[in-house]
Amino acid sequence: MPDSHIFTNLRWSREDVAALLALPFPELMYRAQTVHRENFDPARVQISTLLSIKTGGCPEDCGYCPQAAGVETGTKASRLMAVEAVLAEARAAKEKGAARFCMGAAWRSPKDHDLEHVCDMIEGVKALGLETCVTLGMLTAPQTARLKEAGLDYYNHNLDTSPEYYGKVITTRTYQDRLDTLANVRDAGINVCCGGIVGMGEDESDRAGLIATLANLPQPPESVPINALVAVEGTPLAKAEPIDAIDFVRVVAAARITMPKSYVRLSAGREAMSDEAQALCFLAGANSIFHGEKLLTTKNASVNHDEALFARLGIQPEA
Ligand code: SAM
Ligand code: DTB
Ligand code: SF4
Repeated sequence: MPDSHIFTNLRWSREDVAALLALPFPELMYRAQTVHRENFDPARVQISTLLSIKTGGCPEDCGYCPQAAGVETGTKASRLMAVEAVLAEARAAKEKGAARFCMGAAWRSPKDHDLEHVCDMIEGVKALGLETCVTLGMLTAPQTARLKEAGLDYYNHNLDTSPEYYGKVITTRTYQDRLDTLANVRDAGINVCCGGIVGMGEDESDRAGLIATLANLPQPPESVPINALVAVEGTPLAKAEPIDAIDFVRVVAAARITMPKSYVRLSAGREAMSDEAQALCFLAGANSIFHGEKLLTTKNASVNHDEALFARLGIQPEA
């Protein structure tokens, strides 16, 4: 890959990952399941719940995102939520079986006084016995140290796509900016949650480039969200061709094989996915989902539907 010089120790070349994605499907699934069973109980899936703690009005121009200030999507912008309101949502999520509570803010990067409120939220959510995750945009080293001090377990910051396709989707910050934030998070001793989005018009080679970049980070992310684009009317990617379900499963399998010890999250896009496609994702090694009626601003698969799906598949939430 073009920027391979930044990695001292390439674990997976882009060609290796492209070859995985191109395997006959039964072979790919066999390899993914073998790796999955060596590292995880295949009948357990981790449950996370999302909450948008600050919605819309974001100065960035991510082409997929309904929260960018430059697009008219009908998403209502709001200020940072009050700590008590966030804790009420976290309590409800815990009652519905969530193990981790993820809070997202539509910021380019947090202001230090806002970060203090987020730290109060983290402390409160942790006190409820939930794991904490936040996604707040770019972070400096002192900001990651502050989050660590507040007890943050995971920071979500996605690479979104391959280094080559990235500039077609986002122009207001660079791939390197994202890698720098990820390095700050890692250095602070916070677990890294980092993945991407497929179905944005990228090709197979871009998918391979995303997975290879993730797998070659100095330490692979502990959690790897694979999102299928939720195409929102009004965003530049509203008319993107949806990814074929089998191709989506292939990306999940490649993530599983290349990052054997990471949780691979079947993230956005489940609402539009059949039960059968989701079942294949679990077989391919996905072992985490977002549970709850809403993602950040868009609809998620319903709670009742998920309960029925887990029952059909004999899958249990991870304790
Ligand atoms: N503003 C912060 C940032 O971008 O780092 C945090 C929130 S942002 C909404 C978190 C992630 O959600 C993005 O990196 C992107 O991967 C994902 N995302 C946003 N809109 C999406 C969509 N329409 N479909 C799928 N994933 C999406
Ligand atoms: C991630 O990879 N997916 C989540 C979470 N990290 C923050 C966000 C999905 C957002 C989908 C579009 C929306 O609801 O606004
Ligand atoms: Fe802003 Fe994050 Fe949406 Fe990009 S993905 S526009 S940074 S909220």
